[in-house]
Amino acid sequence: MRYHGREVEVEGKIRLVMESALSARDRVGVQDFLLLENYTSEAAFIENLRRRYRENLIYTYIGSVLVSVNPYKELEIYSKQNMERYRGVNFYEISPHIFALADNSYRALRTERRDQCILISGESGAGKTEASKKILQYYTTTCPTRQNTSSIRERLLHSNPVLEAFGNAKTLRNDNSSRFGKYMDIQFDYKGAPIGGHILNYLLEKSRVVHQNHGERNFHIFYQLLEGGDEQLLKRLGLEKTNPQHYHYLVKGNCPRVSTRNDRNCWRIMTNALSVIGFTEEEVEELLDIVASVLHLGNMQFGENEYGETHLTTDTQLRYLSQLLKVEGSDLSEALTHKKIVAKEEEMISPLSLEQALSARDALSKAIYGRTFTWLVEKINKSLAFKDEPYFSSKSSSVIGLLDIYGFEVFQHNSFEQFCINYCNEKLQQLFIELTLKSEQEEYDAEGIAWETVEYFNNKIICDLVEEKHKGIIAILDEECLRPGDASDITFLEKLEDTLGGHAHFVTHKLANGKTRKAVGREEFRLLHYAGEVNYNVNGFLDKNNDLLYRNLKEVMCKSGNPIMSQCFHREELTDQKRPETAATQFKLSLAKLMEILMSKEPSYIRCIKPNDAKQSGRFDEVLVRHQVKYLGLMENLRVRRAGFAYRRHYEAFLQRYKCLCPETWPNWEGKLVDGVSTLVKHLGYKPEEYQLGRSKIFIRFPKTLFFTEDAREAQKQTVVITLQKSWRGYR
Ligand code: AOV
Ligand code: MG
Repeated sequence: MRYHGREVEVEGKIRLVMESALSARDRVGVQDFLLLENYTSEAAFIENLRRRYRENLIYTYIGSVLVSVNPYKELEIYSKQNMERYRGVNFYEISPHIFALADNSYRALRTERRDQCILISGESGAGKTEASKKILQYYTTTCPTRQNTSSIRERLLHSNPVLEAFGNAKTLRNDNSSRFGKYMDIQFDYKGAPIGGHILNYLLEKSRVVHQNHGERNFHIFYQLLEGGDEQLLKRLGLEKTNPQHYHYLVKGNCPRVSTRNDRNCWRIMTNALSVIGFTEEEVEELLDIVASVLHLGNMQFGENEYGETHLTTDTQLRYLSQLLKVEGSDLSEALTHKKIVAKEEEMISPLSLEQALSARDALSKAIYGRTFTWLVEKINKSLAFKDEPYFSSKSSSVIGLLDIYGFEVFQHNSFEQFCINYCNEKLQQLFIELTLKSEQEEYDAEGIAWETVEYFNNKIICDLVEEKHKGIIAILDEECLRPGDASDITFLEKLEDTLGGHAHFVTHKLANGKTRKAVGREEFRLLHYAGEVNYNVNGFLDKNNDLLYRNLKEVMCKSGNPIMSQCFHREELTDQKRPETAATQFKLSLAKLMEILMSKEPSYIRCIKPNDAKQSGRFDEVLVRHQVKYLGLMENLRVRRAGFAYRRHYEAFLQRYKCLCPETWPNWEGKLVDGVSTLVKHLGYKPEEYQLGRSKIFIRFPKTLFFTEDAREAQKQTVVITLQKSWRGYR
């Protein structure tokens, strides 16, 4: 075998260096897209991602944005030693990593005392939740500990398996798909030790409790309980071990088991986590009683008599339900088959039809599960709260927020839930645009730097289409929900057509007009999202948005002797005359608040990419990746960074790092910082077109300039070492 090599001088000797080593860069691509020679070429961008992916290098930067491609296999890059390697280093000094980004935010928090947030986006299955877990692990492992707070690390980490058990499920896109949005603040004290945390949760996909599409599952917790619970426990709960098929609510998707998930193991981890977080044995019991109740509710059967009146046909479930929820069996049975209306202080009771009874039952299951989930988050928050000072009141602490929401998703059949999830992704994309593409231009303005504008697609038009007052989709939906009389999902669709007919991003089968290639069904509307086209079927939109529970079912639940249930259902609800906000409006308001929270912090971004639809490692589906690169706006992101200045550093930080390269600035520069930086870069031979000096920062146009400077610093360090070694030898 003939080796291709090149002769180079190393330490005074001629050595043959393998071609393979020389072409390492060709093999693994560049670690920052800013270094791409042909940076406007999408093909070059994708080729770079592909090369790196092939070498298991899943992380690449665009300046300070981290792009991550899901490896779909465990990589040996998250060890404790690796965490240590990334502490206190700059991005370009070491290969890209999520730990580098985490560390960077942490250092900014420490040095600038400014609250940080890390925004993770990407479509369903792209790796957002895994990324957020890695970041949390990084902080809980590497940050200093404060006395008496070591258990807070444990509690922070253990909140994940609990929330995942109750809030994640297998979907067609992801075997562990988050079905709720999560924003978590990690609170640090003035010495940088994690001392507390707080979680905000967003719209859980409750409908999954009673229905799953083909090939999908209900929330993990049900399968974990059946698979992992011991016999005694299951007996008490009246459940059959390891037999999901037995439960109506678990078989809708015809997919009780998933090869990538070990329900029994997860059960063990989850129950241990409950105790770490501080659940008492009684609380765990009460919680599992509720989980089992939902399964029993699902198995309730109803019959109809000759007058069309509905009654329960099975006693077993009712018996268990009254035991587990500690409610009067006859009350519950009555409430599931009758409706109570209070008008002018008079109560009217009327029987439900079979269909109505089934839907009342499902509404109850969803309410019980949804409220229990909210209760869980509150309970975890109590456990994470920093005990010495109430949350948010402490002046001396600062926070890093982690946002992990449900990613953009498109199925064969998309409903209200996908509409909300995808709207949420539009909002996040909007924030990204506001804060990177837009703010980049604003920073140049603020610093007095001249630059050329880059065009990009602003998805604000789609956010407005959904959320605008009076004429947005949510407003129209609410209007139909409030309108008495003949309002239905179809009248909602017609109203949409009337109001939004001319909108460039809205289509129905009547309005198709060549705006789109694929067919739209008669009960569907299509939105042209930033990330792609989605058809939404309007069936169920009104009910899901109303999210109503019959009054007599609420009454029964308010009397529940299960302490968790009595905290979830309040008597005030029964007397409150005001109609609660609809589900979509609540979601819209909570997202608006979230945007405010995020805007008040310094953001970092992780853009996750899904390499294939088969959830397989080693497969890089170019078409799929190109689509994501496009809609995530990564090319624009890169162009904006390149058209302007690749790197910017505060004068002080720049001088501190490179002052050793110039005799005039070493060891200390006494004058104005800007003059020191100016002296330094002139000494280094920077050409005028390579940089600009702003009001507080130096802007460097080309990455290679910074790399050259970094190399010079490295060489300087080497020289110092060699000189020291020589003098040491001389001494001997
Ligand atoms: P998501 O959060 O972005 O989807 P996840 O973070 O749950 O996606 O990732 C999906 C799956 O991909 C995980 O269960 C892992 O098997 C695998 N995976 C992702 N990142 C990594 C990694 N860094 N190393 C190894 N495997 C990984 V959704 O929640 O559906 O939007 O709603
Ligand atoms: Mg997720």
